[in-house]
Amino acid sequence: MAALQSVAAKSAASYDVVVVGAGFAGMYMLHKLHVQGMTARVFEQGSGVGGTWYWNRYPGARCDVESMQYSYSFSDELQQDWNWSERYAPQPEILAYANHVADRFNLRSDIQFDTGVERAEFDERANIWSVTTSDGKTVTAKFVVLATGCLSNARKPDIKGLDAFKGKVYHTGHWPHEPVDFCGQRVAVIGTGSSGIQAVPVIAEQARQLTVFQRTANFSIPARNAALTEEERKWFRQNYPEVRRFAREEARAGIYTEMPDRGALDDGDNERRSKYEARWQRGGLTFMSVYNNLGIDQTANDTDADFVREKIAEIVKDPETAKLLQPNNHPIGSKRICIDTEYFAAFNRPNVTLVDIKSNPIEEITSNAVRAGGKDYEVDAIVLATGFDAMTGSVAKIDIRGRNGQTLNQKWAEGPKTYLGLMSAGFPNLFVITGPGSPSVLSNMIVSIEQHVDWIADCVVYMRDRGLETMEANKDAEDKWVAHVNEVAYTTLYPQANSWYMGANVPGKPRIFMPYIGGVGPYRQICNEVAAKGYEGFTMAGTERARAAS
Ligand code: N01
Repeated sequence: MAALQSVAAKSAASYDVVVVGAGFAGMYMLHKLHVQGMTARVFEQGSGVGGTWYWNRYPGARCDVESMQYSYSFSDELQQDWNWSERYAPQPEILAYANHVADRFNLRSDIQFDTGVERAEFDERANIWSVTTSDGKTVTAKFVVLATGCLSNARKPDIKGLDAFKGKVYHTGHWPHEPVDFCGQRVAVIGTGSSGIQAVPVIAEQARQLTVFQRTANFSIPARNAALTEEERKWFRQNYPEVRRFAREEARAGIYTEMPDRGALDDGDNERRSKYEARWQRGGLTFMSVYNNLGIDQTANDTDADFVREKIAEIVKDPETAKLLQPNNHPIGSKRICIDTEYFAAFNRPNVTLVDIKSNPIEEITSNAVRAGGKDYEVDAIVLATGFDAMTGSVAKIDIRGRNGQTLNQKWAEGPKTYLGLMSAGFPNLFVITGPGSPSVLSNMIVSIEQHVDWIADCVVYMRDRGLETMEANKDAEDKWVAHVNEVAYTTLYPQANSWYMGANVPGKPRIFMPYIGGVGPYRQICNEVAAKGYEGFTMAGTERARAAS
């Protein structure tokens, strides 16, 4: 078998690097490889670049990190030139930016669209990867980089009868490219995470009747979105060196903002309330940055959660609906905080109804209705805002085989195991960008993507310069890192929630806190130190030239 593969590998197109995915991670990886003079092939299952922003075209989709910061920093010309129109760019604008980057840096000719990667197998004799794609072809590469995205495997819930529904069914993470018009329709939205919370107010304006099926109430903070003024853009452009440095090195989540110097209980009630009020009025994700202990101290967290619950009660006129919308089963921030535009106010509209499916679960979907608690809610269309098989889902769809034929799915059966979220022992020369075990989804994704791409690119050059053939995470370094990621997570309140961070949204998925919560600054420092020590914790093996040189 191995011999046959070696023969097949010899006749296949061959690259230094195969990159899986042409979202923000895959595009920047390709650009770096171009700069380094490496040959690369990117496979992308969509028909265009943009990843998340290619697929998530649902009404109201926009980023929850401010655009002046949710943007590449690797090219000063790019960040000086691009004109973000709003504080939080809407999906079409972010997709236009991705396309601009692809053209500006001549990326398209090395990207093969409409092509998924189905299998990647490491040939231990030749030290190369054979990569088989959905068009039935196989190419080989010395390195494979998984730029598959953390939230890219849209999860269709297992609800009885869903396939028999006669109306249209949409998933927010797999939205059609042509406009969807809900005017005059009765629409169901199932799911009230970030996607549902963004979509509801927009769909409510179109639909004749909107029924929102809520299993878990979520904390949501007003976005306070607005057009960016020229002065605001100018400020960022002038201050980018410091804004980007701070986001990379000092901010835990990769976002430039004031850092709290005290805990919530260090202030009296009035002072605390006025600080929460000021952040609420300012809006956005940094609401959780008002104090430094909201993520670790339950009593402190309660003060913040109570504030938001009071706000919900003030906004929503019907007290029963307000009560249902008040989250009460997890600390604020332990699930990804949502950022909304008039979400809670949407429930004051006469055409919007909230159905509590925690106490009255959905029993089935019939040909024309969602049945919950014995009642049929007749609808013309269903919007599934039910989320993703996060962090591992898109990797798991690929049949990845490393040393001794072991699959990555076998190795990760009890939860993902990586060293630094970058590599997994037994899978040489296979990198993951923003993989489990790295800050990834707990940060401004672009900051984390750029850090990983730069680290991987430096590492590949280091190997090329020394004639090294393979690089692999050591099992003991990996075990220690997995234990560290877990240990840090359990110093916080995060594991208390049934969140997708924990894999809790996918039945049967192991409950492991997947991202690294130590903060992007400390994490970057760890990665840099590992590299400075000759890639400590990794084994690099070389050819005769490398051995002779050493
Ligand atoms: O998905 P989610 P999402 N029956 O998993 C419910 C990023 N994002 O797409 O909580 C009924 O958060 C589920 O209920 P429960 C962001 O990082 C960013 O909204 O499991 N309900 C939950 O209410 C975000 O966190 C942006 O009880 C079911 C909802 O569906 C991440 O993507 C915008 C169900 C899923 O919420 C994911 O967000 C959008 C079932 N069988 C997304 N299964 C921005 O940048 C699931 N649910 C703004």
